[in-house]
Amino acid sequence: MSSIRPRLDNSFRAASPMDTNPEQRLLTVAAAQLGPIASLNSPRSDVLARMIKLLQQASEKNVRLVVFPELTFTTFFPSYVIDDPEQLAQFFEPASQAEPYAVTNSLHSKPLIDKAAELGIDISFGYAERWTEEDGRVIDYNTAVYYSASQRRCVAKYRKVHLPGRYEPDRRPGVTQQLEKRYFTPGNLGFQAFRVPGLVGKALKAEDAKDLANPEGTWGRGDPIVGMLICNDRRWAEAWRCYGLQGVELVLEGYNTTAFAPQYEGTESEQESEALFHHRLSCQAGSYQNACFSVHAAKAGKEDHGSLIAGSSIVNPDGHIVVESRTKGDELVYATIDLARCRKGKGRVFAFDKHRRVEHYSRLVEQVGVEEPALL
Ligand code: CDT
Repeated sequence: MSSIRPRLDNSFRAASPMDTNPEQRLLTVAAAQLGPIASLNSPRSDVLARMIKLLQQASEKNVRLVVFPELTFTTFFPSYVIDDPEQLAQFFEPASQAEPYAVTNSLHSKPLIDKAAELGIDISFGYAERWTEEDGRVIDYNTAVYYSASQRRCVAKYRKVHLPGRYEPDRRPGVTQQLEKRYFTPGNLGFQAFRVPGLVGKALKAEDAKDLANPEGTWGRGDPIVGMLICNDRRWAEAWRCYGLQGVELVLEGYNTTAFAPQYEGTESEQESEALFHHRLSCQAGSYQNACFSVHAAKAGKEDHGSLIAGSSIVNPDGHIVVESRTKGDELVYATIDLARCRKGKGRVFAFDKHRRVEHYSRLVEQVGVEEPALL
């Protein structure tokens, strides 16, 4: 693991020309780590100002895409037992079919969107989404969107699929709560990869490729293929593979991961280092096994409910950490990556079309829990 902050991802050996598209597809990306947002009452305007400052720093480093954490704008409220519906509502941004990306016009986030547009930087950020269905039903999701500065609009939305924790609070005194199952419904959008225009030069477009006999000739030459995950999702190989099967080149993920929960075994420092280890393991394995880069943005440090790990990072398709945060505060973690470096893994070890054996994978989608072999 590297703790230095190189400007260029040069942590790989030069690949053989047989393996890669020789055309570089360079892109400078960043994780905008946020330090603690202390309490349920922390003013939104303070958080927005901190985010905008990070965006400004990103602009000075020629960053083209900035990833912000899960539930970026507030403290990690699923760690609190909030019984008052009005108080809970304050953490959510409304949306509906008529305005699926209403968050971009919310007073809570519009200044960030405006700044991203002004600076020409794409952003992805997490927030709590209160969705009203056409029939009036209201469903709450833990959501992330991708805002394209060149398009002046959101081009993708992802809703967290794997919700950790529990519905009923643990009423023992002093425990750290994780109540995402209480406050959110599992996402219903699946793992849909999308292409992002305007990030790399000379991207092949559908129009240019319409006469190509072999569609594989376009692989690795179009606009970047991006997927989003939110926190706990990064621990699930199935989530990464859904993106891998769409040729993903860049996975974006924001997180709030508990560093210490007194109800579990281990000292504070033992728990924190184990949590960081599992975070890195998941991100590095996911990137390697799907031959993609990934960007991971933490909300870090001590909030009133407890502490969160840092470890914001950028990981390359060989599974190496290119750059990682050095603090638990607001910090921009950035690197210039070459998306052409995804071609090696996609064309060799993880050439899915050549090596996957789907006739043996049915258990993965037919079974949820464990079914052990019968006792001897
Ligand atoms: N926010 C979130 O999803 N947190 C979970 C905590 C689970 S404890 C291992 C996470 O996976 O980081």
